[in-house]
Amino acid sequence: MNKTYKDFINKQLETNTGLQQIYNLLPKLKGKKIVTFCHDDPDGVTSGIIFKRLTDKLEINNHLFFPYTFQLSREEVENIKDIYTPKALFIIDKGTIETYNSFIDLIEHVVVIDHHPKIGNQFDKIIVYNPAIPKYVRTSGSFLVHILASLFDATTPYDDFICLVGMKCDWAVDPLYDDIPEFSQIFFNERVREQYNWLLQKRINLRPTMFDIKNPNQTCLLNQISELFFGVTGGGFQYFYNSYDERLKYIDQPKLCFETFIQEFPLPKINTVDEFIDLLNNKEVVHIIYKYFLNDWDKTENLFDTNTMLVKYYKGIKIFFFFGKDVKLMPMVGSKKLYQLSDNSESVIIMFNSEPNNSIHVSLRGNTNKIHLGHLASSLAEQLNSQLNDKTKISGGGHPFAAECKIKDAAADLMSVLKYTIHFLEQQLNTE
Ligand SMILES: [Mn+2]
Repeated sequence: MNKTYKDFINKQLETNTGLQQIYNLLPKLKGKKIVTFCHDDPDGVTSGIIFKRLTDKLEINNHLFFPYTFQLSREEVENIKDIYTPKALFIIDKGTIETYNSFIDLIEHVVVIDHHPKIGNQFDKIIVYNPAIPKYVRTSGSFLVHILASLFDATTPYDDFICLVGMKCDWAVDPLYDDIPEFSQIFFNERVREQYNWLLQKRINLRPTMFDIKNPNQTCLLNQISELFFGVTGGGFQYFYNSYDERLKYIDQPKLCFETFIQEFPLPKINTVDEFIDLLNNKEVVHIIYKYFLNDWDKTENLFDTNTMLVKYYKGIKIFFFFGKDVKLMPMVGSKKLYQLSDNSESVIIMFNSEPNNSIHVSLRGNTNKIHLGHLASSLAEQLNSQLNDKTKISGGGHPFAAECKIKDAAADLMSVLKYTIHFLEQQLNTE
């Protein structure tokens, strides 16, 4: 039984070979150059912040990047290799993907820190710390980096806060409903519950955030601040506001978020997200972005009220379709709307967004285990890909209740996308 967070991290170290290897490697990198790629979503950025603060303390020369694609490509590694000639490459919150194994012929040490289910099986040449292998664990990248930093006794209450925001943004905890998975329970009890009590308290007089789906009448400051991180980073969906405002023209949002929060600052008990923004060194630009985020959110909510239709009601399952063009924040607003529309019955919403360059984004959300949306999205992508030579334009997959399919550059038209979506949907409905 782990009694303290220190016991917990030591147990992780004892039982996880990947973590041991990283723990042994880091001190050897003192005075050397390394490069780190993080996911560009709030969890990836908070992971990057905690990791950079750790490597600074260990006197490692760490260059971080937040590219706009999830999977790291060989080309990206080749580019940074020429510029930085790093001793080690760290890939954080960007999947545990077999192709990373081959990066070892470019850089001496390749390290993956991640919590997604693995893709592929060959990881023998690289170091992998992923507690979701072999069995799924609900956690966040930020927490894994926090565990690593804590092994070096290098975390402060500020790192605890940053870690908590990453967890919240990745839906790894929901303190308002006392939903804390076992893996993070000791951390939460020791480092969060009392210290950040003011972030967790129920509030009824604030705007409901994207995290306040079950009950829009209650929220907490953690949800408010986490939503701000989502808005500032672009949420990993590249919701960027460069074209909205001259002042934002050259802003790289994930990088802006990293730069805003890398330096520790005092966190007094505040009452609103605006008071929180006032504490930041980049408060003007953060405020502008947040304002555009809120504005887009309201616009999209209104669109869902007019553009969502019930297309089938079958064996007690409601199927909704939503159609939009250049709609921002569609998956998040859709999750919220599904909760309202379902009215406690089993439901699925499939959202179709027509995007620039004749790209199509299909986003699927549901609350029934009778339709596996991850399978639907991957079947859809596979079917559409089967007619193409270039298989990089269409990708799809996800979890039972949430999935995405992206069709880039007119690789398929909306008619085919609709046809096969309906085909695979009916297949699942009928075999149930
Ligand atoms: Mn993550």
